[in-house]
Amino acid sequence: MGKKDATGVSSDAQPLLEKSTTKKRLSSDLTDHSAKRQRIEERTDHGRWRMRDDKGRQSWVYLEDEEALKDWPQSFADKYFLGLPVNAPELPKPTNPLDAVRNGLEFFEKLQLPSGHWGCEYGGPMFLLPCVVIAWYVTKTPIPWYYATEIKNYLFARANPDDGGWGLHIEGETSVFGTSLNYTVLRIVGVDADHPVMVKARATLHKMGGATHAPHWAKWWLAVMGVAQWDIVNPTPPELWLLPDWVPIAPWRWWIHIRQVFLPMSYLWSKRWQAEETELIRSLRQELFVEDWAKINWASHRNTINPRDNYHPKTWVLNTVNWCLVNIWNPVLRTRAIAQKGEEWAMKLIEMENENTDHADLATVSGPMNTVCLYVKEGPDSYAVRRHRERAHEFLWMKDEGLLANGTNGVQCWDTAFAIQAVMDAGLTEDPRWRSMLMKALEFLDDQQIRENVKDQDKCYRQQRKGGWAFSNKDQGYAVSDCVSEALKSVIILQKTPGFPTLIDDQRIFDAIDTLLTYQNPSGGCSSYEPPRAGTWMEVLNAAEVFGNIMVEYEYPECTTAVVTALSLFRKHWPDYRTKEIDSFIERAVKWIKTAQKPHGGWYGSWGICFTYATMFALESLASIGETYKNSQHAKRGCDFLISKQREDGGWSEHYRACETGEYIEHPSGSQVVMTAWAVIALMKADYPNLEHIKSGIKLIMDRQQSNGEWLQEAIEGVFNKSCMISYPNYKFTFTLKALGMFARKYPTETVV
Ligand code: LAN
Repeated sequence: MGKKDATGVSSDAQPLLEKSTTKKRLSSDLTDHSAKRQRIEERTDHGRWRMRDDKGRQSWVYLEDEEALKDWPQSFADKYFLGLPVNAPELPKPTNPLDAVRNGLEFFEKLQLPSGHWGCEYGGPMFLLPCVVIAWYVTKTPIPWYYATEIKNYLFARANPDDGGWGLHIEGETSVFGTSLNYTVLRIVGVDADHPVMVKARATLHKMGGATHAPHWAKWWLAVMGVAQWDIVNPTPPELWLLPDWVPIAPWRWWIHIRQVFLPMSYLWSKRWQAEETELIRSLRQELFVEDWAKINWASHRNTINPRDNYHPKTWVLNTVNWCLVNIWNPVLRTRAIAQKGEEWAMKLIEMENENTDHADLATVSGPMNTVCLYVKEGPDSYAVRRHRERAHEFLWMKDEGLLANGTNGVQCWDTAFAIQAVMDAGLTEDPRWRSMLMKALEFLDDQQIRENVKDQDKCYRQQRKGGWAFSNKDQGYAVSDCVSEALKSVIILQKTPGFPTLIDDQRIFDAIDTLLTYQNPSGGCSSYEPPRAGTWMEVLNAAEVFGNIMVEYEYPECTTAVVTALSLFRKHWPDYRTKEIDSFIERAVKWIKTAQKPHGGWYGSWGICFTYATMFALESLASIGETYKNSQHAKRGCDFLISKQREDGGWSEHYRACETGEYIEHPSGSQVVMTAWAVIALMKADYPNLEHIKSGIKLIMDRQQSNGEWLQEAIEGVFNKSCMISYPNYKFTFTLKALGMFARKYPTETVV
């Protein structure tokens, strides 16, 4: 590594304070930041990348030192994630579904990480890497050459082959959001403006109207950089945080993600803070816009947006509010004292988030935004900024195509819970062959259970979380109804299996139950992080344009079912704990599930694509109270819906556009193993009587299994906020295994091949 270029960002997650050299390197780099050219190479040596698993904190390390390379060999999982040959042994061809499960587990076991969890890429959204990289740039955080190089490679690999732009997510059509921000990232990591990839992307951006046509969040980042002026950004006044709690639109009532994003947004908007001007910033002002930069009437473009980015157009209510804020509130009524009070309270809430997450933050948007706020408030060398810089690595993921940003700091608890359940569904938990794998997984969930509520929970508007599990890890520490449920089910299953120890005692199980019981909405349904705190009418204030259903919590069949099944399992083993509440919770929840059924018989999925995913959960809920195909109209209609979508080859295949449009849409690339698994699981849960349909789905899953036991990646599996897709690569293992295992147990005498 050239000393001058490969600079101070510590490539690991060790506490920065322990590294005496880092501080020195950081400060010397800061001084020549704007003058120095970012070193960038064609590619890095993929044999030097390692995934560090520090008790569930994941970060990718590039070993430049030969000694270190020898000391730390590349693991099977590293190679697999990087797309390098793994040379997994060929396994005997399975003749029945249970053998296929065993083969699948042989492979999947090798992907278990040292702390006992499963991890994977969690990419898909194309606006996350820009958050991280722009935050680095404006906070003068050096970018190591190997990061810069692989970010470039990833974005080059993901540029739309036809027009050279980038979309909202990897499978989406080119948009101004994706193109303006990722173009900016490429320039920051050192790609020249006249590189053919950039020329093509720029032409496309200009055809779409240039960056004046970007949505709100892109305008905000460009204003922070000083590439755009603040007048182009619709107002995000931090004084909204000063509204009394009873006010119906008060931000504490919003969905956790939007309020955590609004927080830093409002802070920097209020300060109208901009990064120090550099040569690159001056150049981007020329590159990103169609108009002559100096003559742009910024305020007139606040609401300009390319139709491709305008998934959820702003309502007239919001436009009126914005008009009043811009023309009356800001210039006439907003005193400096009010603004300052708003800023101070916003900063206080950011600081509480720092403390509650050890600066890991909720997710990949608010994290980088908070970094910039803290840089502005506390200065470049403050502990908060340095700790944020370290933790940003946990958002990044290295793969064959290059370096990308994950949706969260990992998928640890979620995927581990499903891995355990897949073994359970196949009836293999007592098989000594899988004992050590399962034991490690149990130890991981034991370690990751959240043991306390956050400090000053009410002050920072957090939900009870004691006894819960997060989607990723306990550092992030946001309990989610279904993540708590899936982890709890897995723990109960294993701890009740002979031969497994009780690592989590009854009291800790009760803590989880107490938390789960807080999630129910009066309607009976459950949402994700918190019960809804306001009605869906709040969506009239959705300013993000690119997303739907973002302002408040909604009830989801997926989350509701997970809680129902966790409570049902718990009730079997502890029939005396809060019995009445649990019984009534389940009853009301399943009633709600029924009301959420669509006229065609399916359920709309908000976190997986789409009807196939949610219908699986809904039918599981019904089955948990004994309602199946033969005795329930709801279950029957759900099954008939799925059967009507089965393809000739026995599989299912839903396109992500279904999430956007609310209509089932076939994927042009044909059957997908993950959706096929969801559908057959659903049919089996509902005791669908015509076995041939189930068998042909199972056969498709078996036929797609490779000779080493793995399944290959197919189309994207997940979604959020209706419009943005996100990858769940481990689903091709966990749900296929679950489907095969369930089949083997339910129909032990049936043959498929
Ligand atoms: C996730 C990931 C997990 C997901 C499930 C547990 C699968 C779901 O059942 C409940 C909701 C949850 C926890 C969820 C919520 C939204 C997240 C955090 C994400 C889809 C991952 C990324 C996304 C987050 C909002 C991305 C940042 C974008 C913004 C619009 C702020």
